[in-house]
Amino acid sequence: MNWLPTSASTFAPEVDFVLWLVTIISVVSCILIGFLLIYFVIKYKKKSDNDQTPAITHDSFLETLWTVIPTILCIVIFIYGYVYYDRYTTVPQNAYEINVTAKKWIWTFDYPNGKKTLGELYVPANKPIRLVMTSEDVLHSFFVPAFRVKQDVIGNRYTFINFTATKEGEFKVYCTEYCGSSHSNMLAKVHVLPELEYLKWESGESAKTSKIASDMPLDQIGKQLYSDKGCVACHSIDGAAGVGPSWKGLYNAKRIFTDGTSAAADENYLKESILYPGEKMVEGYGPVMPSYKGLLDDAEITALIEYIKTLK
Ligand code: HEC
Ligand SMILES: [Cu+2]
Repeated sequence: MNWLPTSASTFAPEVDFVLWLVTIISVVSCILIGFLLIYFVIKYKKKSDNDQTPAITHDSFLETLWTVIPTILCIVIFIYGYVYYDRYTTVPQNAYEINVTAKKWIWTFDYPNGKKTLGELYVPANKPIRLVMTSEDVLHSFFVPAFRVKQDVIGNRYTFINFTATKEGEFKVYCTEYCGSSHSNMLAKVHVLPELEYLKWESGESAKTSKIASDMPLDQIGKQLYSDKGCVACHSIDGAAGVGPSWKGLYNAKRIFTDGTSAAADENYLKESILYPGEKMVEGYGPVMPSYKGLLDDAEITALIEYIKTLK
């Protein structure tokens, strides 16, 4: 039965076990108590007017039983919870550290060798990973259902997650702390790669993980980047107003800036807007777009511009 998300970390089977344990204990007790309740109501129903309730004051055996059994069950649940929580929060010695920065409404990841990614976290399989997380603005929360890990991400201090991914593939990341109007778009992906492939990716050799290397047309790649890189959080493509201007009909449109100047949104303007959003502020909008300098390479920016051009 697929009631739970894919299980893709060493924690997943443990968390699932405790979840099932608590669920089964609860369901069994609920059925047992419900059944006894109905049974006793029927059995001890007053049958006639001179039907007398016997004057029972207590029953030591039953009272001991219904105190001891639930106590044992609670202790069992506590022990499992404690042991697993301890494992969950103890960082293995050789953990591989990645820095995570949350910001309305994007996730950025910094790797030990200086590499940086946006909206996509790459990790090697079967290696303990430690995420060192912080927020540049409000509270966020980093949640990977497939790994069964979730932790608040807070400004001005660091919080941590550690996990060992056991399955290769692509898993979803959600922000699970309401953080403003585009909270529900604050998504990312974790890519779990075999260790060798990860090392190649980290040293920049691997073409497999780069979307640009695929033989998709540029505007299709741009469309993919639009959601993968988090532009979707602030820019609509259907003309609807958002935190940022809609991209619909943007290409070659006349833009009016807060300083009273204006310009046509040609390729160079679009590129400049992505790299230096603060330079020319579109009238009616706030300075909230992050700079994508160093986060998107030239090929990715070109793909995004090609995509914007298709949104007439
Ligand atoms: C946090 C919200 C936010 C995110 C995320 C964001 N933008 Fe923006 N963007 C804005 C705002 C607000 C403006 C208008 C103010 C300005 O010019 O900086 C803007 C302006 C722009 C413009 C100029 C638009 C115009 O109407 O002239 C372009 C192009 C652009 N963004 C591209 C992108 C791309 C590409 C991404 C994703 C890689 C992205 N933005 C992500 C908020 C955002
Ligand atoms: Cu958030």
